[in-house]
Amino acid sequence: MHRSAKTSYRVEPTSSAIANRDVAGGDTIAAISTPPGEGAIALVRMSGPDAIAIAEKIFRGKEKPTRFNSHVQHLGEVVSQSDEPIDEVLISVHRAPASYTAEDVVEISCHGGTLVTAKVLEICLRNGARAARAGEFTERAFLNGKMDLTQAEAVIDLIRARTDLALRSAAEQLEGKLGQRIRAIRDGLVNLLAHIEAAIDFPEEGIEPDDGGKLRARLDFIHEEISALLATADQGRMLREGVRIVIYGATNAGKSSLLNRLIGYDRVIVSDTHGTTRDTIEERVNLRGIPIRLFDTAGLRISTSDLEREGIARTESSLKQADLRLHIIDRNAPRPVHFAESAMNGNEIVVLNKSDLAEHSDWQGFSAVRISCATEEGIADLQQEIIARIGKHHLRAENSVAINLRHRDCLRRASEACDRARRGMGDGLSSEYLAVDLNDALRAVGEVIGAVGVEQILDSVFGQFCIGK
Ligand SMILES: Nc1nc2c(ncn2[C@@H]2O[C@H](COP(=O)(O)OP(=O)(O)OP(=O)(O)O)[C@@H](O)[C@H]2O)c(=O)[nH]1
Ligand SMILES: [Mg+2]
Repeated sequence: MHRSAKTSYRVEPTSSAIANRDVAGGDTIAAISTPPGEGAIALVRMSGPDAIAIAEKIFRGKEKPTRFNSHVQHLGEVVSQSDEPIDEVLISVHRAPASYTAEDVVEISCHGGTLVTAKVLEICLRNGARAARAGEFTERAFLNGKMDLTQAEAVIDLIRARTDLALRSAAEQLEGKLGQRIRAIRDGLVNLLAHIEAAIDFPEEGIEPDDGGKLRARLDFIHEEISALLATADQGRMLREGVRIVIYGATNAGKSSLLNRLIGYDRVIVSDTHGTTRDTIEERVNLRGIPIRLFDTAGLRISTSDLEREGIARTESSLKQADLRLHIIDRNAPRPVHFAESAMNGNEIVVLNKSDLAEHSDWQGFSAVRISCATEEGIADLQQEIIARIGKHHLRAENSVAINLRHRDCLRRASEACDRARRGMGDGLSSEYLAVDLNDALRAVGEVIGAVGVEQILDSVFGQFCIGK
């Protein structure tokens, strides 16, 4: 349906998102921000308008929390309602807006026992705080304009990062690199819409809108930017979840031996019985900063056992999801039957194992990476080859903007809307129709940074957090 293009492209403020949620100026939340279990210290955090007043009621020390300088720690005791000491603590007040959430925040470092921490939290709750939902501190930071949605998501990525590269990418997103690129795309779209609407709204005022050629060039430029970000989706998945590398091949080729070598300890049973590994086994490893999910699989052979056939079916399904396949072959043995069908393309490395033994004539002159899991010969070369193949996915520190699945969904919709607008321009559609498509694109791009008030996005993003973050 056609809607008026006029004014609808204007940037929607985040306040539409805020309006529906109980945020700043609302209640005060509290949570244990450190992981559950015993530790040297634990952190209980409160955020909201009553945070400092609650601290005043539960803290005994030289000075009162209402008089603390912001961001300075003070030693004292948290006491129960009957004035019994609960724990000796360090407490600090972070006054709005210079805090994580942009609200008044109180942080209490107490001793890290499960019971002690629970009691400190409980006394905060008894004095008027409410238990925070998962991710609610970061959600407040977003709703109060401390960060855009991509930065809030980067907080989760930062917590979950397992390697330097993943950490670096999350840190760059937290700094706002992805947000900047998204804002540049939005600005481009807003500008384009302004030109198109100038033709609709002000012909009599003599505003000369860009001609068709210029408009098309502007739209193509925006579209390229969106495509460039979309191209980082695979990289983003690999950084967040790890690169999926599947080791497969005939039984007894040395797959499990290779997994053990690559992770550095005897994780999987190795034996000279054919068909030892029946299930798909996953281990994580950090290969020069790149997070890897390594899969050992059931060996491929024609089998009469239902159990083994199920294992082989699992091997085949892991192979479908692999970013990189390592086809392991026993070079001492003849070429396996399935080898001819093997897809030796860009995402497969053929590895001839057992180079400490004689090579079967089938393999002579055959180009492959030669290793021995027994002597470790060639393992470093194989690692080098793995890194080189992964490098083709641009998984390098300098390309650290990497979108996640949610961003990909928004950007795909934006890209489709740009395509429609582009076709419309080609077909000479009227400006009003082009404006509808460009507005769709603008809205989809805005969802990436949370500039459009969409309640369900917030729930799905912040629901992934831990309590207290
Ligand atoms: N000489 C020699 N033996 C090896 C080497 N690598 C593995 N083996 C032996 O080959 C046999 C099979 O090794 P595994 O790692 O269990 O082979 P697999 O491919 O996982 O076998 P399945 O799980 O049965 O499919 C074992 O006896 C290993 O000790 C190697 O580099 N040299
Ligand atoms: Mg095995």
